[in-house]
Amino acid sequence: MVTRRDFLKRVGGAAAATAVCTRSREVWARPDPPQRLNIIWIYSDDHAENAVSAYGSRLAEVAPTPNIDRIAREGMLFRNSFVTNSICGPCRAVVLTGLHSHLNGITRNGQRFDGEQQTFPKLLQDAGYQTALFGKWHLGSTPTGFDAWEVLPGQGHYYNPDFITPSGQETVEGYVTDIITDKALHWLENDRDETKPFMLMVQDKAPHREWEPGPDHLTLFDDVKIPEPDTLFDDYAGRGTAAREQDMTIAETMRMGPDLKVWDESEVGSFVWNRTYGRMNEEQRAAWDAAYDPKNEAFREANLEGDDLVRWKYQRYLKDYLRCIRSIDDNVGRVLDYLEKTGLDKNTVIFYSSDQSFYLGEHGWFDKRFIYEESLRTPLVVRWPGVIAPGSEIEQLVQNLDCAQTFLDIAGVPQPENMQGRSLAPLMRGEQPDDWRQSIYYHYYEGENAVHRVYKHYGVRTDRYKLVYFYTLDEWEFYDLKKDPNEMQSVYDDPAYASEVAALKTELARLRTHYQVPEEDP
Ligand code: SGN
Ligand code: CA
Repeated sequence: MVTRRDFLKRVGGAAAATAVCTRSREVWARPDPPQRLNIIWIYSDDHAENAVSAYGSRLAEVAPTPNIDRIAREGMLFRNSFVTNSICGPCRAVVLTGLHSHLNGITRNGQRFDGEQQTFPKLLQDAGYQTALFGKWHLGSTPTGFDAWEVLPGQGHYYNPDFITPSGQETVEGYVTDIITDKALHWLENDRDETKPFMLMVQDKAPHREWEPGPDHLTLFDDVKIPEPDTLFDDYAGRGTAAREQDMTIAETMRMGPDLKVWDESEVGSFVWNRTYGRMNEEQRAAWDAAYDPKNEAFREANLEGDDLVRWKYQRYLKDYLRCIRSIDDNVGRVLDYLEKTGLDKNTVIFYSSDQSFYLGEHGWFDKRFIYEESLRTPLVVRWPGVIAPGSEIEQLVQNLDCAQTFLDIAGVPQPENMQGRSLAPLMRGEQPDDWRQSIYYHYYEGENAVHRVYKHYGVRTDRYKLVYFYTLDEWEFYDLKKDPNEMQSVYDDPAYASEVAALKTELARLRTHYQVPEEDP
């Protein structure tokens, strides 16, 4: 006899549970053939929450993302979605393992992921799923736990990208965002085993630095003025050494050639030129030059200096960045259309997220790494037909640490005890767990000797407060996000906050014990 519990387990988790509850006894005795849910994870690189229009920001009107927004509109948007360590490799390792950096072995970029360890794709495979991954990987080792995979070497290329595949390396003509989606759709259409459910990861390179737009969007936003953030000319007076000494400003750090596309002749043939503009074929280069040459000419003639130059750089940076995102959004649309056309949309849970968020001129910066809001956050939207009420928003604090358990839960696969996150599926079903986490732990390990010179730090954030410890500097910062959402003034030494600071210190210590963070950095 099939018990109700066995049955639920067999048909795969929550969606089925909801459906079954409403069925009559008669149907109950003769269930449809088990339909397990498919999962699609679209994961871009450095896509700021402020550049997803569903989140609403100064950019929402000038640079909408209609297809990503469609996932939110037909599904759910997580208002308070955060990372554990705001940098690429570490975020990816957290998603795969459900473990903080110090336990999954990837505290910084450039380390080699131990593919022998437990990951959610492997657990899904063991449970009968087909798994596939296309696009950015950036974890050093060869992917494990995937039935099919084709990944970019390291950061990859925007134009005519190389791919590492199980049968060797190949170069594919075209634009990376389109090609990654082509590969994913090709796998869905031709190569997957239709008798099994699937989990597909579509991992874009874009909109990562050097923000090279695709051939179809080179002149997008040419006639638009991108709104500036209030903090573009931040002088860091209200914060500590780390904010003052970083190397990630639009004013100083951003490079005219590779980043802003105003190359100097001496750079032609350089390493960075070769991996960017230098990779284009004749046709691509002609389109690029036709778009950029007149704009660059006007810029040279204007002879800008000081704040005017920063403003120009900001416009060029943001336009290129948002052009890259337009291609991502187009390609999200292609995936959604494919699901609809094939009917797969009905039993596929689709996520859109980014490895981390990004500074779009806030505090004068680009890049990420800091625990401050713009890089601590990451966009997260999901559509789960029949389960998530369309247009839902979730305020609870969630983290990329929760992904692995969420995927397992959706698939009806048991969640290993040692994973450190929590399944988001109950939130998606509309439940209000009263024991949801009240704080998150963050830890950035690269330090001042790495690119962009951001000092090591760890900290805790609640719905209102943030406490940060820059431990190699022995400096603390504390922010009241309600009163100071842009984090312009640390109130660590303000006696009015003494009890809140003390409470967060206790909470930080509790989290470090709870997550088993070692005293010394691994
Ligand atoms: C490269 C970028 C940096 C970026 C890191 C990490 N420089 O080094 O700006 O912070 O990647 O990015 S670039 O000249 O190569 O563009 S991450 O997303 O992989 O963590
Ligand atoms: Ca990234």
